[in-house]
Formats: sequence, C-alpha cells, structure tokens
Amino acid sequence: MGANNTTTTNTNNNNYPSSSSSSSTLNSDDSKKLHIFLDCDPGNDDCILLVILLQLFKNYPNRLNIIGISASYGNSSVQNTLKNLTSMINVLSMGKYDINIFSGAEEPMVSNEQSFFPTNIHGANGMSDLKELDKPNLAFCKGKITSKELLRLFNEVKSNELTQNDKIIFISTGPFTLISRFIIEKPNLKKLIDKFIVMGGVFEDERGNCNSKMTGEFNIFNDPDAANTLFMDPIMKQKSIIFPLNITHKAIFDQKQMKIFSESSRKDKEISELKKSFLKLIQKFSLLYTSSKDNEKHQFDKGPPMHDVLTAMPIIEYLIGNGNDFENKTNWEFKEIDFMVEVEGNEISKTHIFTKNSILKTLETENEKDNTKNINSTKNLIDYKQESCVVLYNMNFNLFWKHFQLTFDQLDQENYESKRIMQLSIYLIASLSVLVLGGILEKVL
Ligand SMILES: [Ca+2]
Repeated sequence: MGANNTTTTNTNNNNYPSSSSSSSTLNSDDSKKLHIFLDCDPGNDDCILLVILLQLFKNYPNRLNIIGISASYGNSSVQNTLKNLTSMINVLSMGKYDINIFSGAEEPMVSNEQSFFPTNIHGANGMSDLKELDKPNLAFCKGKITSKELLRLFNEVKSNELTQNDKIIFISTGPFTLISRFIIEKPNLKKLIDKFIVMGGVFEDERGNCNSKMTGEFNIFNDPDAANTLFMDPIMKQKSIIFPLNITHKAIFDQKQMKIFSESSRKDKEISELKKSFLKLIQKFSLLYTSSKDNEKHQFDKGPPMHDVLTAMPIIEYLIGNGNDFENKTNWEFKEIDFMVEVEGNEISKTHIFTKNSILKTLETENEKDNTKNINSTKNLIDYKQESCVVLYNMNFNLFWKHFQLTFDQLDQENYESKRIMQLSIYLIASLSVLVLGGILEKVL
C-alpha cells in the first residue's frame, strides 16, 4: 500500500490545487489518508464519479487510497454494471494500479417486486449503450465481495501502525443492499467506517423520481429495508452523509457547462478521443433525461442532474482544504435528521423525518456554537462530529463545477500526451526498422 500518513506531497500537475496551497486552511486532521471503498451501479453518473475519484487517486497518492470498488445491481443488472465498471478501469488505463474490483449485491435484501432497471435514463446496458467506452475486462474482477473480505480489508488499514489513524470512507451510489447486509453479518464493520457517504433519498417537499406518487428516490426505492437498516442504526446514522435529490437536482449539467466541457484545455488543439467519448456519454445521458417520461415532472430541459458525482465533493474538500474566501469554500448547507423510509405501498421509499425543528446549518455556524463549548472546530464535512444523518441541501456549485471541469481537462491532457508518446514510439520503431533493414540490405547487396 505504501502508506505514509504524514506526507502531504502530491504528484499533481496541470493546475490541480495542491493540499498545501496558500488559499487553503488546513487543520490537524489534514495529514490523515483517506481509504475509500466504493459500491456503485454504473450508471452514467457513477461513471463520471469514477473518473473523478480515480483522477484524485492519481493526483494524491499519499492522501488517498482506493481499497476496492464493487458493482451492484441498480441502474442495470450486476452483470452489466460489472462490465461497465471494468470497462471504465480499462479505458482509463488503471489496470496497472491493481485496484480491487468486485461484484456486489445482485438483488434487494427483501424481494421488491416494484424494482426495475431504468433503461429510459441509462440505456439498455446501464451506460447509454456507448460503444467507445464499452471495453470490459473481467480479468480485473476479484470475484464476489463478502462481509468477511471487507472486514479483512478494513482491519488491514486499522491494524497497521502506519495507517491506523487514517480514515475509512464507504461511498455508496447504488442501492444500499451490500453494506446493509454486511453490517448485519459483521457489526464490527460499523466501528471501522469513519464516514458513510451516499447518494440517495428525497426529503420534505422536493419531488422524487420513484414510486407511483413520485415521492421516493431510486436508490432507496430499490431496497428501502437496506436504507432503514443503515440510517436508523445508532452508530451508522452518526457517520452518514446523504446527498438526496434536494441537492443533486441543483447540479445540472447545463449548456454553459457543456460548452466549457467541449473546449480543449490545450487552446490550439482538439479535445482528445477520450474526452470526446465522455462528451458523447454526457450528451446521450442528457438526451435520455430530457426525453424521458420524467422530464415533464422534473423539467430537466436545461440538462441532466449529476447525482452520484456530488459524493466526490467531501473527498475533494478534505484533500484540497476548504478555502478561506467565499469562492473557494464548499459552503455546505445541511440538516441533521433522524428518519425512516416506507418499505411498501404506493409511497414506497418516501422518507419520514422524526427530528423536531431541524434547521439548516453550515460548518461555520456549527463551529461558532462549538467554540463557545470549547470543542475543536472543523473545516470539512469528513471531520464533522455529527449526532444524526447529515442531509445536504445546498453547496457552492461553482466550486463543484470547477473541480469537475478540471478533472476532465487533466484527463484530456494526459490522454493527448500518451497518444503523442505512442505516435512518437511508432515513428521511432519505424525509423529504426528502416535503418536496420537498410543495413541488412547493404550487407546482402
Ligand atoms: Ca448510481
């Protein structure tokens, strides 16, 4: 693993912010490394999240480790999401990093007859049926993940002298079946997870995207029992950071973002083939969203919401530091909520809040309160000591889009560079062949 929990250097180039930049405010926890396990169901928006997490992994090798990634049923069958996951690892040439890839949950904890695959949003294969990004390599897959294996992987981090104070972050951007089953089988997992970051749910008056009354959200709808197992658990609720539709419906990939995305980071050059493929993915996703039956209800005519991608923001904030000025602050607005979800009936997956007088908070307002109690203040969501589920309602979206675009610009440049190196190698081999062949011919003649 090569862990070093005191070093904050990184190999970033292409203007990705450094964790030691002067615009950042660091606290004592900033030297800790994050160890991430991602359970996802790619999924167009899961794919974009993967690009961002893998790019962070490349940029901050001393601060970020990916313990593993599992593919769950959800946007498509587990067979399809696993293919899509290995395709993404393959396309992004991450095979050399030896990331543990697993197949995950295949069906909900309790049979849910209403469950379906949203082919209208994610295409038949779960990834807009896009040929350019469809290059599965199942050799990357280490088989089915078990609770025993996950416990072993987490214990490996927490029992190592060098990494025992680091943080384990479990991210879930599909149905929550896998981790819910695992904490029942191995309750010790709860202690080992520092934060559980998810995309899911819809609260209060925001319109949902599932059930006959549109009062639920898809990830919870797929397995509402799993959601209750996790968010009603007294330990897990103090670790859960939830990105519901209330915030993801504000992350719209609109024409302005599309224009920035379509431009090359190398002013005089075309965008790389890889970036073109992702542009196609987003355009198709956009088309599927805006032409879907949900559009009338959601009015996504400006572009698709980037649901899962937002779960990367607490990680980015932790690695880069929360800026001092308003522009570079994440400015989270959240509530701390106790809730449960309906597990059957025509409002299956609807959330019911128990907390009385839950009010919108920011890290700043919480710090002011804490200061009067002499409790250490925190500059980021991952270090925030919560009492109930943190449910996000708003944030600085300009900062989100800045990181989003920066990631793809970097990918664009790297891809262009690797293609140029490949072309140069082909040219050199061809030149050498001509020389060698020339020499042989000279001898023969
Ligand atoms: Ca997803």
